[in-house]
Parts: sequence; C-alpha cells; structure tokens
Amino acid sequence: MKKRLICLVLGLALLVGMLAACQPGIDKSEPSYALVTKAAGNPYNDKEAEGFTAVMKAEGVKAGNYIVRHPEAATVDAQINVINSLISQGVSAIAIAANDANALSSVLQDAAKKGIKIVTLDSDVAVKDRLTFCNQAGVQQVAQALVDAVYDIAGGEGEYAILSATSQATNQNAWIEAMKQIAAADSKYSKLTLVEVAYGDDENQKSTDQTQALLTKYPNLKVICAPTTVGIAAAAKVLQDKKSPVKLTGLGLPSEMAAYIGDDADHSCPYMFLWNPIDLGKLAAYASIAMVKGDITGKVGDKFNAGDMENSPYTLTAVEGTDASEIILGQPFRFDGSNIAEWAKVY
Ligand code: RAM
Repeated sequence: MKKRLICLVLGLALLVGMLAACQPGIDKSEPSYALVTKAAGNPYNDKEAEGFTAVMKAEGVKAGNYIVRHPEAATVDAQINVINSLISQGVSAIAIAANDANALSSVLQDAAKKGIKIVTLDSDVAVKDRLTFCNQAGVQQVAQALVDAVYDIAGGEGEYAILSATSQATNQNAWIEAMKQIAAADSKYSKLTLVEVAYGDDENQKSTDQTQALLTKYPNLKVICAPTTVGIAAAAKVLQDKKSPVKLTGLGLPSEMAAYIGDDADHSCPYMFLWNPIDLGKLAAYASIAMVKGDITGKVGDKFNAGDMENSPYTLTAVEGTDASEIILGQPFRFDGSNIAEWAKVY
C-alpha cells in the first residue's frame, strides 16, 4: 500500500515536471510581459487574465513571452514570491493588482532597478513604486455610487455594514475611506450609521461567516455593502437562503450575481455596480506594451493606443492631488433586474 502511494506520488511529480518542461520559455530576444493578480480562485481575476492574454495574442507576443500568475492567497507574501520569480525570469514588464499599498515596495523597487516596467491595475501601490495605474473607475465615483445605493436601499436611514475583501487591499480601502468622507460631508446621509467594516479576505467561506456574524451582531441592520465580487456573492447567498430582510449592494460580477438580483422580497440584492474586468486586463496589457516600447513613460499627458478598446487612445491623467498618473477605464456600471441576464453572459 505504502509502495503504491510512493509510486503514485513519484508518477505525479514526473508528470508535473514534464508538463512544466513543455511550457514554452521566455525568448529573451523579444519583450516579455507578466500579469500578477491578487490571488487564485477568484473569477474576477480570471476575467482580468482573459483580457490580458487576449491582447498579448492579438499584439503578436509569442507564447512563453506572456505570463499570468495568480498567487496562492491574497497576501503580500504570496505576491513577493511571485514577483521574485518573475525578476529571475527577466520579464520586461509586470502588471500587478496589489494586495497592499506599501509592503510590496522593496520587491517592486528591486524589479524596477533591473529595468522591469511596473504598472498596477485594480489595486494600486504607493505612486513611487509604479509608473502608472490602470484604474477601473474613479475612486470618488465608485464611493458615491455605493453610498447612494446604501441610502436608497435603506430608505434614507438606519444601520449598514461593509463587508470588504482583505484589510490591506488598496482598492477596497480607498473606496471605503471615500464612502466615509462622502457620508460625513453631507447631512443628507446623517441618518445612516455604519456599524462595522468586516473582512472576508476575498474568500467565500470567510465572507459567508462574516455575513452571518453581522446578522447576529446587528439585529437592526438594514443593508450590507460589499465592495468585492467574492464578498457580495457570498453575502447574497446567505441573505437569500435565509430570506433575510437585510438587503445587499456593492460591486459584483453579473455572472455570479444573476440569481440574487431583483427588486422584490425573493432577491437579496436590488442592484449593484461593476466595470468590465476583461477590459481592465486588456488596458493593463496595452499599457505594459506601450511602456516597454517607450511610447509612454508614466507621465501625466502621455497617450497610447489600445487596439479596439472603446476609449482608445487612452490618456494618462493625474491622480487627484499628485503629479503621479493613472488611466481611468470608465465609469462604474449599474446592474439591476432589467439588465442582469444580458450581462451575466458577458462576465
Ligand atoms: C474582488 C477583488 C478586486 C475588486 C473586485 C470588485 O474581486 O477584491 O480587487 O476590484 O472584487
């Protein structure tokens, strides 16, 4: 029995080795591009990768010279490992959705010293550690849409909670901070009370547990706002299965949320928002290519072509209050009962 197990393990190791050997390696005579997402196991990240890969193929980058890496968990350590291995492979550019705003600084600086162009997408790092940021939608616009949705769904007053991703996620933290400021700045929102920001770490089970804990802790809770596709899908299922009167909004993937969207007692989420994550991956691919070619350097005002993307050519604009740049993909888009079926087929 033991022998058979050893044979099986050795056989599997051999197979994995052979498969790895079949992967085409980087051809160093041509540029090479890497995408590093937040983590494996999140369909949103698969969509980003789909867009990135499609552009690489369309632009004639040869197989082996574009690499998609999904770290094993949404942590800084997992991303540092991946970036170190990309530095040793000698890629020309890394596009990364960061799990932390500051903790990747030293590894990204190492990469930059080797001449690797660093672009962020979805979740930024400190502006000194990257050349530009492919931003899905303006932070203020996302936050305003979410605060207004909470206000509307709660009927203008009462308790709400936020179910976020990881506590270090730059993008979620920026949206939540902006939501708090918007709510504090206008007396219209003064009857809304944010009772807790909970973290489901972009894991289904943790997000489910956190939703259940919020329901137990806050019997008067009216709305949960989950600015994460993993969190909103987990919360939607908990609320709908329980036929809970608590309602949900946030940022969700239409393909995962179609069963929960609707403006009646049978559905947990009246409406939510997102952007096209496939397009975000495409934008990061085009920005990386333009950066490596030297068409852009990351300066505000730089422009680049992005194939057949809707807003091409894109211009690098200033991140509010700084002279660092970002590239805004578009506006947050609203999904409700009237359009969810159509969009669920797309992403
Ligand atoms: C999750 C991730 C991602 C975020 C979306 C809305 O998939 O946290 O970073 O942009 O939600």
